[in-house]
Amino acid sequence: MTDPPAPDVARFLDSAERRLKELSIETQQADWIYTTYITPDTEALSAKAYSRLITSTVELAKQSTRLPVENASPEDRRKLKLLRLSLPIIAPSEPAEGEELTRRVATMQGTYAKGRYTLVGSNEPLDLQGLSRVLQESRDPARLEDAWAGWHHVGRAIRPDFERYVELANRGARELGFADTGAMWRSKYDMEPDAFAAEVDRLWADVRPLYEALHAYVRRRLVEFYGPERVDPRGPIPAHLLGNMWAQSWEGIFPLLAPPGSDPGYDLTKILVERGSVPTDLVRFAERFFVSLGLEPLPSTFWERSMFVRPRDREVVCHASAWDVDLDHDLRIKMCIEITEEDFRTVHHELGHNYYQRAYSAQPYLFRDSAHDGFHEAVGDTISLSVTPEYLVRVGLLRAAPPASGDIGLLLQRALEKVAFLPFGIAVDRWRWEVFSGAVPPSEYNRTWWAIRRRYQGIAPPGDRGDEEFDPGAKFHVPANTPYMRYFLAHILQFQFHRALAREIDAEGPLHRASIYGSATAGRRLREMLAMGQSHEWPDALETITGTRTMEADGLLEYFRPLREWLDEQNRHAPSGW
Ligand code: X8Z
Ligand code: ZN
Repeated sequence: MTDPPAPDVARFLDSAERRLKELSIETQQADWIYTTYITPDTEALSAKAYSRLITSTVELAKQSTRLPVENASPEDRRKLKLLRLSLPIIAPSEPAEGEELTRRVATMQGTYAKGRYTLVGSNEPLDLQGLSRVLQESRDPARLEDAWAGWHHVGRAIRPDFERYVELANRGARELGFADTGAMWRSKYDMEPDAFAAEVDRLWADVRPLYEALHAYVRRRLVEFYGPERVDPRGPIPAHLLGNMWAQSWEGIFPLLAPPGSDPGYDLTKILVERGSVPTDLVRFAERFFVSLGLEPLPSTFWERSMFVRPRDREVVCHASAWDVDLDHDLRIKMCIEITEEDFRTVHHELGHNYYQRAYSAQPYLFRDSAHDGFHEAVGDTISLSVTPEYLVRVGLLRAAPPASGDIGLLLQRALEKVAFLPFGIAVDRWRWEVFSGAVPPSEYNRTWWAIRRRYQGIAPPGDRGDEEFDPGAKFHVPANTPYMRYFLAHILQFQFHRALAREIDAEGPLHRASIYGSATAGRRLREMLAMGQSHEWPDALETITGTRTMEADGLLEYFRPLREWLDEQNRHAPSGW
């Protein structure tokens, strides 16, 4: 008896891609229904569908190791590599464990989505959006701490599922030959996992001085406002005073920090509210931007099937996301849009995902993703960097562009969003990498979370956080099983993209005043990269749009250079570091 002939690689991939596409569509359909209508039934169905997709992926990945690859084309070899890396978790082959894993992931998401807290002195339970508004608007430290701790309490309920998820996901990742799930996540960047970690460190070292300058300035202003008893002039900044639930972006407290005479000259939130804008108006602005670059308008199904507002009568996952449900132009977003500048920007972010998905939909199934996940997160943000005062004038949102003398205010506002984010973008997965590797056992989860956040961000929680708390669980991507380093990379890449496109069209003036709105040339350049999907290694995609093959912080540093000089001047007598 001889073994049956090994199937040819091309034939194997053809049938694998067909099967996975089918299962992936089913998973997305079930997940869409679950996250827009959370019930025990939709949770179970979505977990089942996901588990089927994982099981088939693992089976195929294992089979693929037995194929004769010597004569396979470079594209097919790349597909085989990507097959093993196509999902953020791998379930153990024991079926009961596989179902348990996806069930626990679904439960964690639901627990997060249903989180509520009633503030002291109130009798109305608030959801995350309500509590976030308090974080942004209140200047009363006790009320801020109440809202902060109230939301973080949600993490506790997530902990048991999370601990088991780590165990099961690691077991699955090991079956596919990875050291652990974190190592699997770090393997998705066309380089060795260790080299990727070093790459992150390199980029962080380049932007860290700018972050420290911003941190020192913000801390000094907060000491002035809240007093040195509340804010240690040389220590980490209390996390509940920075205007955002996770202190990941600080533009919420811009009014508190704006130096005299630096009023940017307009307030986009106010403009949008005063015009009586409705949620879809914000989406139309974003769509028109993409159309101005020569891309197609969104399909009518986008407008019919998306979820733009929080429904009154059921629980949903409000955290914004973008979908291509049938992998054939069934584009949608799911968001609870509020009429604010923040959501105006987030809508651009989400449409960036949709336009990417549409651009690579002509690729074979295994190439239908971004060059690396940081690219996916960077596209809409790149567009958003072109939302300049001149752009707002062109689209009729602003009567006249304010003079450049207000630019320090404008840049400070942008930095509070983008620069403040950088160390947070690293911290979340620095923590998860250590959790997955086993270096941090459950008894040290919370302690290590704060040690890492203190080290990178220079912030500290209000009061003591005991080991029974689970504060990482209060950040969406942890219960949602979504890797986070992508956002750090995206914050570097979007400035690289922006600068390259601005140069390509010979935009005049400083980088922060450049807009690619209406440029077919920039649009072609962008679309060329988007259409590649992940058919090539990411340096090829990066080169297509920027002409360089490495991620570099120079675009970000150039964008913020005028602010950096101003901050250094402001900080001359202020302590820096923590
Ligand atoms: O999760 C998101 C997007 C969806 S992919 C809204 N972001 C990160 C976050 O909210 O924590 C965008 C910026 C960082
Ligand atoms: Zn995103």
